[in-house]
Amino acid sequence: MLAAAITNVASPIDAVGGRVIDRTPHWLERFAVQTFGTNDKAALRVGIVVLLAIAAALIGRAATTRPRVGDVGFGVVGVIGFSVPSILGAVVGAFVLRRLLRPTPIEVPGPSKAPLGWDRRRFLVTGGATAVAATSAIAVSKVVDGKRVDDLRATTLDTLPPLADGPSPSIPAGATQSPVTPFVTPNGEFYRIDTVLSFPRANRNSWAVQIKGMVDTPLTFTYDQLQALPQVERTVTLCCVSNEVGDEYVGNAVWRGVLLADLLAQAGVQPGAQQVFSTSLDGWTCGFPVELAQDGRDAMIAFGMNGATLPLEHGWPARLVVPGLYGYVSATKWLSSIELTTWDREGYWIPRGWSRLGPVKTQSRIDVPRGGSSIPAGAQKIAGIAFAQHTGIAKVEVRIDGGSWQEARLGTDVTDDAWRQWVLDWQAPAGKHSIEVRATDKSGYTQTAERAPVAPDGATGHHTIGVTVV
Ligand SMILES: Nc1nc2c(c(=O)[nH]1)N[C@H]1C(S)=C(S)[C@@H](COP(=O)(O)O)O[C@H]1N2
Ligand SMILES: [Mo]
Repeated sequence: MLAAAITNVASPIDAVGGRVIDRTPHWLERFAVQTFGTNDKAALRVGIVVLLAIAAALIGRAATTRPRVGDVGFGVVGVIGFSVPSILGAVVGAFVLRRLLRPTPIEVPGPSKAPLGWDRRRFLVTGGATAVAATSAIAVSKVVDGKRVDDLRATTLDTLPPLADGPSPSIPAGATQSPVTPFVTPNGEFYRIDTVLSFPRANRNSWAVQIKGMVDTPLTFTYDQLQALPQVERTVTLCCVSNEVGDEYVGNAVWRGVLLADLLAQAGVQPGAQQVFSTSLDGWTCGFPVELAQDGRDAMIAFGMNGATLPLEHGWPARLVVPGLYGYVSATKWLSSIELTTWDREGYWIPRGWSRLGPVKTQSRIDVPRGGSSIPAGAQKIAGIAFAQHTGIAKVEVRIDGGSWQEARLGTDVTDDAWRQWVLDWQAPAGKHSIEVRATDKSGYTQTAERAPVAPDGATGHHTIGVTVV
């Protein structure tokens, strides 16, 4: 880990973890996400350390009688790590184990149960020194790595240049109807979903995004060149296809960036191009139909989020945002290239059991009251959000205890690309109640009550909660 931190590469645990993530079968990935949620990465790291500890114990035990097993065992672990730091770690490990187990000719004063040549004192001293050295090395690697991420984060704190058309209009107060959910999700509260264990280490000065493939003129933009292009600010709700009905993997932000349609027009998309296929600095990929980049929607390369430079967690230096599509087919963070190509190319999640096309399904969620909570009888507000990005929300209805559907009051319609908040006044009678919500979008479609799982293309069903009124 120390060698990895000093040479600025992923630690062996993260390197192995990354390959585990990429190779995890679909059912195990779903299980991990369902069990650990967004702590799945921490769980993976713990799992790797536990497996390593078990392997080390077995290797050490076997090496007491056959020292060769120690060398081979460490060799295998080093090779699995598949990096110079992990091989270095394996060499150090094998060397220490040899030292620990080396027999010393010693005087045995009387009958002893210890194996002949076993020097307990030396074992304890060497073992203790190794433990101290290893712990310190890990601590130093954490400091070095933390410093590097801090430095990277510091570069993301540049202020955004002023917009040519002046500041964008502020969000009307009427957009917010839910007492607990802000209309614009603050950056620090915005959900985060990705496959990386450590942030791609982009350099502000050498980073550039390429537009290539089936275009007349391939283009490359550095960070400064991108920021010098005409910019827009758009309020767009982003949602993960893994969002279960009523779940939290959805957020709304004001994105600042450059319209993709302008860049594609400049590059000249060739006939036959079917897919806008993007790749991130960490090698993650996704793609969506070319038509959606040219049908007038505000697909963009974003480098700002809610008035600040795009945070590292959300894709600094730049990412894609495409209204109306789930993130897994469109929202590449830490963007590296955009390639115009055919459907022959498959994005990261497609061979892993997810649909090729990922239009967002119309959904609604109850945020107040909280499911399972107790609330006092009398005047109450039922409130939440509804989204149908790039179609827009026309109506939200609530039903209590399976009664008739009652229309909720909708928040100001800011844009069809963002969620809409809603609220319903309720005279809550004492007892246990169920509250159910459904939205109708501007195409006239009303959410189906039929439950569909998140895979392969997004969950359906009505969010329903239970509350106790006392
Ligand atoms: N490089 C990269 N970009 C990515 C992903 C990823 O794993 N790697 N995940 C995507 C998915 S599945 C979603 S839902 C969105 C989430 O964006 P956020 O973390 O900013 O909310 O990012 C998308 N972009
Ligand atoms: Mo996602």
